[in-house]
Amino acid sequence: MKRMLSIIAILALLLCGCAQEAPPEQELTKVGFSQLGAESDWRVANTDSMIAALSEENGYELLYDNARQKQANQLVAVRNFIVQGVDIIVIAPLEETGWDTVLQEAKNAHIPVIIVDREVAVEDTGRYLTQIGSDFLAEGEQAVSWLEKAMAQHQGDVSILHIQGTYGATAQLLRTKAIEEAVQAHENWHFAAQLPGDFTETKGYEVVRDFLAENRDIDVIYSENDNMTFGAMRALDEAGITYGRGGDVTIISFDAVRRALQLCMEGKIDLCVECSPLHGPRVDELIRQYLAGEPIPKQIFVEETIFTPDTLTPEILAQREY
Ligand code: GZL
Ligand code: ZN
Repeated sequence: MKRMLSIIAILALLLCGCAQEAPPEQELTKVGFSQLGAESDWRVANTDSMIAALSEENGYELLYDNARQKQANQLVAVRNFIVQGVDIIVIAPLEETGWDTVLQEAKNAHIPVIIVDREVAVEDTGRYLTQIGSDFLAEGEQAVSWLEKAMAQHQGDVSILHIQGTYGATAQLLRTKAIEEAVQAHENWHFAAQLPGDFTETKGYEVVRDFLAENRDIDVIYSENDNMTFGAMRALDEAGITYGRGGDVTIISFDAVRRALQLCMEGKIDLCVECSPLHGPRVDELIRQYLAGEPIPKQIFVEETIFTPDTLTPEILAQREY
């Protein structure tokens, strides 16, 4: 009897057309992501994280553009996204300046913009929704306080070879600010040189190789990313200069990518400062919050730590995602 009643109920619904149509294919959120390049292990891990999170199964249609280290290419990409009417624009900016006009154009088109990783320096922060990335000044300050302890017993001057990342990038500006303030504050600390390494292994190698051809008197290398550190280590090897635990030169490196952590565990890098590239899930969550009308803070910093040969184990290395 019951079966008969339910068949009648379904027939009645169908006849009056009340039965719901299958909901339309869930609308995909169209996201335009302008990535600055592929200059480092960190950047590759960042791109992988973003593309994995902004996937179709997660409800996105992703338009991805690699600007190959040129801001001009980023501006073209963002304008393309606007013309194509994306729902959200995500930008990993090469450098802080030069964004005012294109962000105003996105605002005029009512397309929210999320800034990821580095920051933009614009007169009106209302031109973007939020910025999520690392507290680069805190990273630098962690490195400095570790160096103060490491150099407490050092006799005489502390000669620091400073390898800088892409000029004008927030990571470069603030990691540099931390060490420059520290050199100011310690009368026996000085820079042997400040070299432009552009966050790449090749450039890191070339500038350190050329420096060492003229001057070998360094106690510390403060390198603003791991790939420049790998290049510097090659130059030190060629010059026959020892480094790391028990070596002549103490090495501090930023990012803590897997290759660097392995070298740190082996005692070849003295300090790895973590800089998380895994922003994909964080940006996915921010987009969901935005679409749900939830309030979003203007700036979000991610938690990060430091590693030394004493704190690293094969188990920790095995768990690392990048
Ligand atoms: C930091 C990021 C930097 C990394 C480099 O968040 O902007 O750019 O430290 C990368 O490895 O090239
Ligand atoms: Zn010295």
